[in-house]
Amino acid sequence: MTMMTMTLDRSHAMQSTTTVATTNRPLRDWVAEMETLCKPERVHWVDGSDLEAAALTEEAVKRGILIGLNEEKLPGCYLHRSHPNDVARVEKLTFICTEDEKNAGPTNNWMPPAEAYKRLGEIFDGSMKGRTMYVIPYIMGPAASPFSKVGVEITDSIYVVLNMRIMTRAGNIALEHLGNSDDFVRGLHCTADLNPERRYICHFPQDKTIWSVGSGYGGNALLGKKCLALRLGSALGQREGWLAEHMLIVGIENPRGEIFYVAAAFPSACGKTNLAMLVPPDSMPGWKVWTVGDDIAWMRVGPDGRLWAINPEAGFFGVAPGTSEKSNPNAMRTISHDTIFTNVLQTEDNTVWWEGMGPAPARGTDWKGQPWTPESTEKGAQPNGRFTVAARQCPAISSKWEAPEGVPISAILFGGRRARVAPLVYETPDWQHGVYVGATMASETTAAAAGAVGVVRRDPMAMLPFCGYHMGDYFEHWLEMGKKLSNPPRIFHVNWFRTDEQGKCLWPGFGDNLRVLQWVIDRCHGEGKADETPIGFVPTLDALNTEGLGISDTQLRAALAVDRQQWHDEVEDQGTLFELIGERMPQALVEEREALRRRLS
Ligand code: GTP
Ligand code: SPV
Ligand code: MN
Repeated sequence: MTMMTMTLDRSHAMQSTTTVATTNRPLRDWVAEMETLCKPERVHWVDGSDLEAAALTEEAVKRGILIGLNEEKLPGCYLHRSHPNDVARVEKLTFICTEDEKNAGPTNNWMPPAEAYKRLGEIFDGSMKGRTMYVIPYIMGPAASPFSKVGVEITDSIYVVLNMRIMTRAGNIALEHLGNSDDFVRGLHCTADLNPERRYICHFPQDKTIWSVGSGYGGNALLGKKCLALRLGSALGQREGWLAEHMLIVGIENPRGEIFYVAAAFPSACGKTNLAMLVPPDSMPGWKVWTVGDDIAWMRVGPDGRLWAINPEAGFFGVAPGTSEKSNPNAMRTISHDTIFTNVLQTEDNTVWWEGMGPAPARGTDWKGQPWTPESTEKGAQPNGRFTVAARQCPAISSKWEAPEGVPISAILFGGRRARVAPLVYETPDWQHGVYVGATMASETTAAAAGAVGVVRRDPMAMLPFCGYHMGDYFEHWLEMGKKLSNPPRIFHVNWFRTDEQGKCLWPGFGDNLRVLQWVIDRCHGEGKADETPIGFVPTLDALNTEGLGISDTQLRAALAVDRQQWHDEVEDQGTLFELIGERMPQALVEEREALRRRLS
């Protein structure tokens, strides 16, 4: 080899190992800048092809990042074990980096942008030495939708590349969509040393930039999801007059063949995927449920004065534990092939298992890679173990799930995990009261975020960890949106998790939640019987379809009960949130709270 060709080869390797399919200057300049910072050995522009996925998967298997599963029982499926200290979102290390601290608001961690760029820049400096830097262009939203947004994520993790390919429309399709525009979200991600002390997820709304370092897990690392679609999305939505929400979208078809779309905000691991994929109970023949999205909704006012929603994602990153043939058969079908499983148990015949799936295998390898038997004190699967799978694999996927204009929303549900206080369902009288109910909702914490589990906290609209600006301004934005809707969705609150004295759920949940949705839809049409209570309209005992349900009137009454004393305490407890939001708490919500307090006394 001559000196000349050697030099050429070297410079080629320094620049790129794949062809760059874009002439977009701002994009190429930014990638070059990040390359100078991270100093990778090579750069790989992700094209999104199947050939590329096969090659990356093969490399991941070779390097032990993925384990190939039983090709007969789980074709195209792989298992990933993350570092045991890196299994959930880390809210305390997630920052909104606005110039003015006030604009991040009291519910977000804040860092000045200059400090964040400096602190993370030091960690990113040389962080990809000897490694490949992947450049993933992606679209959030259907390619044909005017509401879609382009992001580009730079990462050193093959696991992230393979997940982003499922969760977004990734590769050349996004470069085509972007053209020569500089309107794209710049995401930089590096797993670095996974040191929890040097783990940061920083958002720079004014620069449309996200920097994430030190975690390879889900919402920390798949930057299109919580970082772009919710935190930056919500801030953008406030400026542009739309809503980015932590909501599932589902179509409910009645036996007459009419379809009504419902959006629902529940906190992490509180039932969105399950409701989005609900299978009707046998005693409700003719009813069908169509999945549009399971985690995020982008919503706008349509020309008809209704609220229209798109699902910006292309896949599901769902909670594995608790998913079974009984609880969510559609999810089980969806994940029967071409799925990445993270932090679940590997069985002896090289399939997967988790708590709540069904009978435990006699032995297996737990999520940490240790031998496991049903006698083990450790869990087989991490409680926040997940599956990543393309939405199109869902047997109940809606024919409208990629509709460019989205679907019109008839009802919005807010809900959470409340062992007490909140009844199974109630309807709010109008948009403003509905916003108050969403703003003050509370739920028990789950394994989806690092920290204590089962602690009741206020989680306004299930957006506490995801609102990218001041929460008070966010409430105001919701009120403003209502004024623009001539035909707004009705707003309800639901709670599948109320328990009896023994801690057992009063309501069977899952497929039977369709009974509640039936009442919700009835109410949207001026039907469905209800009692007026101080908190809103609660179904009468005979208003819910209980055919074939087999729960006693006493139990149903307990599930629907509104206890004045508990609600009095609840309204008092909301004071902490109102004080925290302070002067930016909209007066309309202060008045809603006062009015409820009066109705309760
Ligand atoms: P994220 O992906 O974290 O946003 O979660 P999610 O809101 O999509 O929650 P998911 O549907 O994955 O449910 C989380 C857990 O709640 C699972 O273990 C489910 O089995 C359980 N769950 C879901 N729906 C119900 C229900 O109606 N009743 C009861 N008791 N449990 C439920
Ligand atoms: C959640 O925690 O709400 C999730 C999973 O949907 S993650 O992608 O990790 O945010
Ligand atoms: Mn979620």
